[in-house]
Amino acid sequence: MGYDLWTITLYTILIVISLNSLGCLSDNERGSDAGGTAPSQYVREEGGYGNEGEYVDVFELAVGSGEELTQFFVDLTWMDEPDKQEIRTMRNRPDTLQMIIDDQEGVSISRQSVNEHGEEGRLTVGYPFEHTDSSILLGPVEVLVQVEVVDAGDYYPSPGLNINSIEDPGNDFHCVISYTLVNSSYQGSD
Ligand SMILES: [Ca+2]
Ligand SMILES: [Ca+2]
Repeated sequence: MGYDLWTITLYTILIVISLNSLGCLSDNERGSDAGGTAPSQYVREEGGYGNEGEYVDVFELAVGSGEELTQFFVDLTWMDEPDKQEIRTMRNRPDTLQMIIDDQEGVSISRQSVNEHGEEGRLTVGYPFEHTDSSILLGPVEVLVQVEVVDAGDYYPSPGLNINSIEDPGNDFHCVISYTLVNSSYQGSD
């Protein structure tokens, strides 16, 4: 017994949606209509580690000639290392992380946030379209995402005096980048 036609069709649709969301298909494979190629949404995930004070290049998006970037969001999360159990508990003070989104054409935004002790840190930043003349970014242009561990709070004894500390050198992090690209000739579906 094989799969019926409906099941095969359903799986085909799911596979195409999955490939599309992963950006595996070229513009031609995504299909087009009389008005050009429909908006394509992408989700990328990138991880990394930053030493305190180091700027880490996380993601670079090349918006091609004839393409428009209409949405661009980066969701940054991180977990500071757990406390150390020595003679006393060495409490790991929170880390402050900064994200910079820069189109290298003069538009840049930076935001920073600090985690609560023992909790996940989180920072969501979007490309600042409000700083441009329109709600799109017309290619060719490159958008660079950087993350900096601004301050990796060190370990201090708890309870105890803040004399003997252990250095926290930095932190790892995770970014989910979601964005939408539109072909400049796209006229919409109507
Ligand atoms: Ca820390
Ligand atoms: Ca850390």
